[in-house]
Amino acid sequence: MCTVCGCGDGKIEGHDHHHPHAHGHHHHHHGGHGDLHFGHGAAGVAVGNMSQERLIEIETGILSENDRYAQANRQQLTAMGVYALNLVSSPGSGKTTLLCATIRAMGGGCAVIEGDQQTTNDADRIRETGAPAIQVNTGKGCHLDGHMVGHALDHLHLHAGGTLFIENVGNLVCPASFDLGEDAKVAILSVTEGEDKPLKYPDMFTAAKIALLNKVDLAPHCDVDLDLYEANLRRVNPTIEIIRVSARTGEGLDAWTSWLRSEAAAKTAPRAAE
Ligand SMILES: Nc1nc2c(ncn2[C@@H]2O[C@H](COP(=O)(O)OP(=O)(O)O)[C@@H](O)[C@H]2O)c(=O)[nH]1
Ligand SMILES: [Mg+2]
Repeated sequence: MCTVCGCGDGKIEGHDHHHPHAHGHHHHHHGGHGDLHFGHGAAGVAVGNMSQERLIEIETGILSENDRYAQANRQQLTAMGVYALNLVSSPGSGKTTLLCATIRAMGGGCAVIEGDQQTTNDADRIRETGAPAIQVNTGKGCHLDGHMVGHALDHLHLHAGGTLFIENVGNLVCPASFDLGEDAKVAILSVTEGEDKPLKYPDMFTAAKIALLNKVDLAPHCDVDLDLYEANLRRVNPTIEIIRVSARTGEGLDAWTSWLRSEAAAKTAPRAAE
């Protein structure tokens, strides 16, 4: 994960993964057809000539620091009775469009934290719905982290008992590892991306509680097998909830907002559900 791209703290020494052969190591296994695999070993990654133990140490350090911020966010949100979702996907799957449609369908009580490397485009789009939004620009960073979200919360007007949406930076890899203090991750996958994406990027879909299969209005124009998308999602995450939606036509939005409302109710009144 982030020990490879170095996005965690920018302090990774010996960062040399572009030259695997320079260090000819046991953790670079060749497949039967000369395919290369760099994900073997306990850390699940290879970075230059660093040991698997050192990689795990770095990753653990980054994530435990993040977790402290995430826990503080979670406590603050829980104290306010705010239900929080972390929206993750590749760029362009329709997160912002879907959020605008969701906010309009929910009719109030929503707030948004927008993560992108640059621009305030998405926060501007959200504000057009009337909901408050804070844009977080990560610069070269490829994910939001708990610390950034904590700062954004200081600037955001949240309604007690409302819903917070955090739109993460478009990236199917690094955001999977970083807890922001949310109640659940929502993976958005659009029908133009290819049915195999859950298999290629399993961590993201394993981390998600629900997947929204977006842009189903385009399905007739693409060679797409919606059942195969669902089968592949369930192969990596057998308990994942899946809803087919179109942010354009509104298809599936009722099912999605019903899920949202019942999850939020279960958080704020957990005893009632027992
Ligand atoms: N046809 C269709 N286009 C969509 C849908 N949802 C989003 N889009 C389009 O996909 C593009 C990217 O959407 P955006 O919301 O910016 O994606 P994000 O990068 O995930 O936030 C835009 O051109 C949207 O109009 C949908 O359900 N159907
Ligand atoms: Mg967006």
